[in-house]
Order: sequence, then structure tokens, then C-alpha cells
Amino acid sequence: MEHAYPADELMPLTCRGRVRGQEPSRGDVDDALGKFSLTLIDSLDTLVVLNKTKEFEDAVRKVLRDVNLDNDVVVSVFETNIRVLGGLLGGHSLAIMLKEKGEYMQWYNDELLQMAKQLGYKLLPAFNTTSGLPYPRINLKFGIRKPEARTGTETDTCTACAGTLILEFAALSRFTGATIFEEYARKALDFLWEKRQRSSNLVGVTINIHTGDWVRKDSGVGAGIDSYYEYLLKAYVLLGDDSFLERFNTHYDAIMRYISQPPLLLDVHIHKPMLNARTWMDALLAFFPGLQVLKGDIRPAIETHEMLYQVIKKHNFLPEAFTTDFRVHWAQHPLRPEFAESTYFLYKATGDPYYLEVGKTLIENLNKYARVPCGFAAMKDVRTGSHEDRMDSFFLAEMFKYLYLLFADKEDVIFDIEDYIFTTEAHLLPLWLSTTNQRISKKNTTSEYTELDDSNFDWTCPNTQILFPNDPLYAQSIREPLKNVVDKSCPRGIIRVREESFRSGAKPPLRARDFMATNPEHLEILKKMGVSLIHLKDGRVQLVQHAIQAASSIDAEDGLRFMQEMIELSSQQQKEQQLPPRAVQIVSHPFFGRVVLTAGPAQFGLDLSKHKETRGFVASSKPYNGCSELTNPEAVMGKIALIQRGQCMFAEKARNIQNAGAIGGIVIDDNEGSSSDTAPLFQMAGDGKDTDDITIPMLFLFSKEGSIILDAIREYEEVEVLLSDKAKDRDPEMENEEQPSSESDSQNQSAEQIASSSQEVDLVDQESPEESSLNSHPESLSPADTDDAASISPSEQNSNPTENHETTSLDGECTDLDNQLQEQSETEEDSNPNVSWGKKVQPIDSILADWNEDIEAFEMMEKDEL
Ligand code: DMJ
Repeated sequence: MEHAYPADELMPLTCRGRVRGQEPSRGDVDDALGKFSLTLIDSLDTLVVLNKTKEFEDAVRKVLRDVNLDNDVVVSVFETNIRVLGGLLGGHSLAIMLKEKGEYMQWYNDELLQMAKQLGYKLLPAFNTTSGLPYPRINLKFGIRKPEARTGTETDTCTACAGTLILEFAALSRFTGATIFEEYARKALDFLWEKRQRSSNLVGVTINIHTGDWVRKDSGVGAGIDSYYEYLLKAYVLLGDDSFLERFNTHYDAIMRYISQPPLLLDVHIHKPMLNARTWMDALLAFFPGLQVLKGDIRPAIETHEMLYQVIKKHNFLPEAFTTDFRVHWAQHPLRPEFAESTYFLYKATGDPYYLEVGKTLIENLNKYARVPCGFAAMKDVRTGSHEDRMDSFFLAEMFKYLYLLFADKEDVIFDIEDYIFTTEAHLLPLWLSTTNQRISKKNTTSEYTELDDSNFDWTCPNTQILFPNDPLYAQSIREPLKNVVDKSCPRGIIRVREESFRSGAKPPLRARDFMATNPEHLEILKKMGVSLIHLKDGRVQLVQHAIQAASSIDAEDGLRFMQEMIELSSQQQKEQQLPPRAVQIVSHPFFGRVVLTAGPAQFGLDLSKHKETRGFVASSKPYNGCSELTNPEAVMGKIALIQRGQCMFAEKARNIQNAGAIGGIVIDDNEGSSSDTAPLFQMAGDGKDTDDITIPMLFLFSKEGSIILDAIREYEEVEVLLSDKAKDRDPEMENEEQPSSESDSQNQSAEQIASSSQEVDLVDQESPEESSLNSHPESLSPADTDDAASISPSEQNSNPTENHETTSLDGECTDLDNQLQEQSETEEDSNPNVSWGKKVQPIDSILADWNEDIEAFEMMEKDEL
């Protein structure tokens, strides 16, 4: 409220509001922002849960006074529904509850509900399709079709986008008596149900809203589908309509049959559900154990949750995507609440205090790594600990609510939470709606449902059995075998072949390094070996081997050798190309290491992945572009020089500041508004000559990140930063610890290698033009992990030497891997951010004075926060 209101979201690093159109576009994520004070609306019912009734009353008044729902802005129908419509309805539900109690909200006269209805009518034009599936976006002022609307040409939407409306729309209908909303949401759900793949009973990720054809035929329980399943089960709970339960059970049966590979949940193809569609999982699926609790299927919920927790313990947060052998696939983490949500439901179901310990870890990590002076910042890269200037509204709507409720006793919450159902955005809708205004005709489709095994219904309502054994050790006994599932995982994805055939050292008839995708002879050889080329939509090519398609078993083994060589080649190239991000951490007052900026490395100068971090105060160089001898050497001497990008080579800038006595350099992009949020990081190249003379570390910051440092200088004059590969612990007490010894430096070095893992391979730059189509892309992942298929998706091959297990694991042994993983976890421990930031030689009195001043400022800041 202090820094961002009335903007939609807080930008916690720059301490201001995110106003759409005023910041560089982030693409689809910005579609949640409708200039309607999103975070305030999304947080309304959180305030009541947290027993901040007075603040809730004030917040409702602000919403009624300030929020305009008629802005000329194109928003996502899905996000607006779950966050804004859901937020208004959750607020309304608790407002009437409070009013009835007789103390607060006595003035309230359904004003939030009226706003919700107004918004509901604004969303209805999106449903104007023959299928009844909504368009993905709508203009709040102009709707869909008008030329001013700037939307309405889309053909596809995600399954979750079309299938996550029923709770809010039905609640709106039942609160107001206007049945149209529930009817529209039901129609969309009916259509999705009709379009399910009939033999697998699964749905794809995206669907054409006009033809109903599946556009993406992969199917999982995470991104793109997640809340469709959630809403089927919850619609049954809220509306008491059996058809929703039957649909849910049919899908659940299919999910457990094909997607669930406990503790993993792996995407498959809807037509070939025995074939995995990828070898990584996304963070959104972390809600699924919570849904399984609602379904009553506790065992797989415990297993998947445990696996996710171990990934979190490894990286402090759940990366946006991680591979089946638990490497980071997409390193960002926007403070998503799904895992906290599942932890809450598992604790409710089992009463096992273990889940309180899990919650404590989540809170500690948030405070330690995400908390910044103006809020909580998303992690740009869980490996480096760098931040993104982003705090999504779901952080307050969901994360705070679930974490608070996890620890709250019944009497800590002023109403009975059991009387409500949580929407996907954790908004609260009262269960009494199930018997109110039930005027919608239900479709009688019971005959369409697959006959399910009776066990599918063991735990559904009304449940006459005990939901789970009332045994405190029950959950633990399920977790125990999974204790080391992450650290001791065997790499998956490569078919195991006979050991001796590989020991013979035989080479494939076509060597990977010679392969050209345009050579017909090569393609013929590949075919013989059972290797097929898949041309991806974006023009890239992927290799997949199906041993059973090879001409003979010998050809199949040749194919495996070829694939093996290709993996080695791609990881080699990856190693040469990788761009491990670096971190610039502001360590001086009042930041104390809490602000971490993502920086690009240089191909010259001190390699921060091999040496200890560099710490120093910053000073701008003169001339600012650093392209000639500095005129202010006294100012940069012993400091980290700031230089503007442009007008000469990076190496030339480095030499000029080094000659002036700088101990490091930060090049700041001259393209105003550029940001690592929107542009890919790159390495600063040398000048084509020998750059061995450059011995200081050089990092690159985009303009937005650079301006955080420049603003800090303007405000605090003395700004001290740490240049490193990975953010260090930001506990102020660590500030004056001993410098790491040279021994720990070398340990840091291997830890760096670990930290820089999981870069994606792009073979384009390294190859001849003919070969350049052999490429990778985060999405270009092929079926793997099947018994008869081995695939290479270079993007999945980790460039990290300690993590290239696939290249040596053909013999099926895990011993080496175990050793490597052990080494890795040892080095990771060694690289624990609890190492010091280095030490300045300073008299003890002055250190203590500084320290006290820091602590005072820190305490002040703590008081001021949120
Ligand atoms: C939330 O907005 C909702 O939970 C949605 O269903 C998907 N996930 C985001 C938060 O990660």
C-alpha cells in the first residue's frame, strides 16, 4: 500500500507500483494487470484470515472508492476471473460473515458483490464462440469484437483457462440469482469434457476455441491444465452436482494410470499415454498433492510432496521446472504458493508435525532469500539467489493465507474455515451456496462416464471409512523410502544397454561430429539405426531413438552409440557456450545484501566462478563510457568502477578502469529500460586480441538493474557491492566474518560449477550452417523414459561437468553418479552462502559502530516493512 497503491502490483526492488504500459512488457504475465488495484483485491480475504478486520474494512472502502473496472486494457479472462472476480467474491463472502457477527462491516450493503457482477458481465462477451470456450483475453472497456478492443483474434486457449471458471461464476450466480454466469461456465466445462481424448480420458494443454481440436496434445497436472481438474472436484464440493465428481474421477483414474509415476508426475501424450511427453516437471503441479488430499488419496500426495520438498531443500525454492533427475530446468521462482498449499492440506489431513517443520523452512527461506526492504522479491534464479523486481498478487492472496493457516489454531481464525472452499487463488466461497439459487438445469450425462473400479470411490463423500489411519507414523512410513530420492537419483531417459557392447569401444557408422541434418546419406543411416528427426514447429530439429525401429539389434546399438556421442558433443558445446549468470549484491546500508541483481559475465578478466567474490564500493568512471584514460583515477582507485556500455569494446573499458586502479567493473547498458526480466543475458566478449592482461572481474547489468545501483548512489552516496557467482547470505551478522581461506576458495570454485548448471544448449553458433538446424529449445523436449526410446534433447543435457551423468551412465550403474552427487552435495555445502563477504581492515571500534548503526537501521526497516 505504501509503495505501490493503487498500482496492480508492487515492484519490490524499485519500491514502486507496476503500472502496465509504464514498464517494459513482460508478455503474457502482464495480462493479469488491468489497472484495477489487483493486489489489493486479491488480498481482501487474506486480511480477514489473518485477523486484520479493521484493515479489511479499510481495504474494502478503498476498493469501492478507487477501483475502476472499465479500463481500456486487454486482460486475461482466466487471471481476471480467479484473482479479481474471485477476490471480490471472497471479500464479499467474508464481509457478510462479519456483518452478521455484528461488530465490523455494519455499513456493508453488498457493494463488492455489485462490483463482482459488473465484472462478470464484462467477461461474458469472451464466451461468444460456437464452442462456448472463452476467448483467452478481453478488453475491459471494449470487450472482444470492436476494433478498439485489440483482441478477439486468438484461436487457442489453455484447458485451465477455459476450465477454471465454475466456482467464481456459479458463486456469482448463486449470490445474485443471475443464472447466466453459471450456465456459461458449465457450458465451457461440458465442451472440454466432450473433447477429452476418449481412449485415455486425458485432456491436452491447449485447445482451439472454435474447432475444439487439441492444439497441444501433451497432458499433465501442471501448467495449462492444473486448475481444470481442481475445479471439477471443487465444483462437486461447492455445487453438489454428481456429474462433476464423475468427470473428476474419470480423469483422476487416467492421471493415476498414466501421469502419476510416484513420486513423479510426468506429462504424457493424450493419444499415446504410455509415452512421456517430457522429462521435466513444472512447479505448478505442486498443488496436486493438496487436491489429492481433498480427493482422499493421501499416499501419493505424501510421496509427491516429499519429493518436491527435497527439491526445495536443494535450491531453497522450487524452480519453475526441474528434470526427472532433479536438476534445475527453468531456474526462476516467482514465489508460487502451490507447495505451501499442499503442505497445509497434508497437515490438516495427517496432523503430522513434520508438515509444520516444512512450513517453517518455507518461511525461513522466504525471509532469508526473498525478503527485500519493500516486500518480497521473486527469485530470478534459484541457483544464484538473484531477484526479479516482481511480487505477484498471489503471494499475498495465497502464500500468506496458507502459511498462516498452517500454523493457526482454530481460535486464531475468527470464523470457521471449514465452512468455506478455497478457489484456485485461495479465495473463500461459503459452502452454503450449494443450496442457494439452484436454478441451473443440470446436464444428464451420467451414461458417458467410464465404469471405474470401486476403489476409486473409497474415499469420496460421504465417506464411511476412516480417511487415513490415525497413526502419527503413517505419513512418515510413506516418506521414509523417499528420503534420498533427490540426492540419490539415477539419471533417467537413456535406455540401458548391454555393458560389454559399450566396453568394446565400437564406434557408430556415423560419428555425431560429422552428422549433417541436410545430408540424405546421413539421414538414411539414422533411419537404419532407429533414430528419427523430429522437425519442431519453430524450425528446430530434435533427435529421438526408438530401438525397436532399428533395422537390427546391432543397428539399434549403433544408434545408441550415436545418440551417446551426440549427448557428449552437445554437452561439450554447451560447456563452451554456457552463460552462467552472475550476481551483483548490494551489501551496504540499508540493503545489507538483500538486493541481488542478475549480471552477465565477461569472457575476460577474473572469472568469478573460479575465484572468490570481489567486494568494494562503487564509483562512476569519467568519462562514463570508460573508452579513454580515466580522468578521475582517485575516485575509482580500490573501487568497483561503473561504466556505461557503448562506443568502444568491453575489453577496452576494462583496461582503462584497471589502469586507474579499479578492483572490478560493472558495465551498465545504455539502452534505457532494458532489463534482465525481458532480455536474455549475454557474455561480454573480448576484443579478439589477447585479454590476459585484464585481471579484474567485469560484470554486465542491464539498464534497469544498473539504475538500482545508480539510484542507491544518489540516495546513500556510499554503496558497496559484492560481485560473485552466487548471492551470499544476507544476514548482517555475517558481514564481518573472516574471509574464506584459499582452501575454501577452491571449494567455492567447484561449487560455482554446480551453481552454473542447467544452461540450455544452442548448437547454432558452434556449427556449420548445414548443421545449424540441430538445435534446442526449452520446449523442444522429446519423449524419453520409455522402455524402447532414447532421446536427445540438447536442452536437457546439462553442461555442468558434475551433472553430465547421462554421458557415463549407459552401463546402468549408479555408483559413479552417487559419488558425484555426494561430491556435489559436499561442495554445495561448502559453497553455502554462509561464507563471509570478505573483510575490510577496519579498527574494531569502527566496526562496532558501523555494526550498531546497521542493526538500528535494520530494525527500523523491519518495522517499516509490510
Ligand atoms: C495462482 O494464480 C493460481 O493458483 C493459479 O491457479 C495458478 N497458479 C498461480 C500461482 O502460482
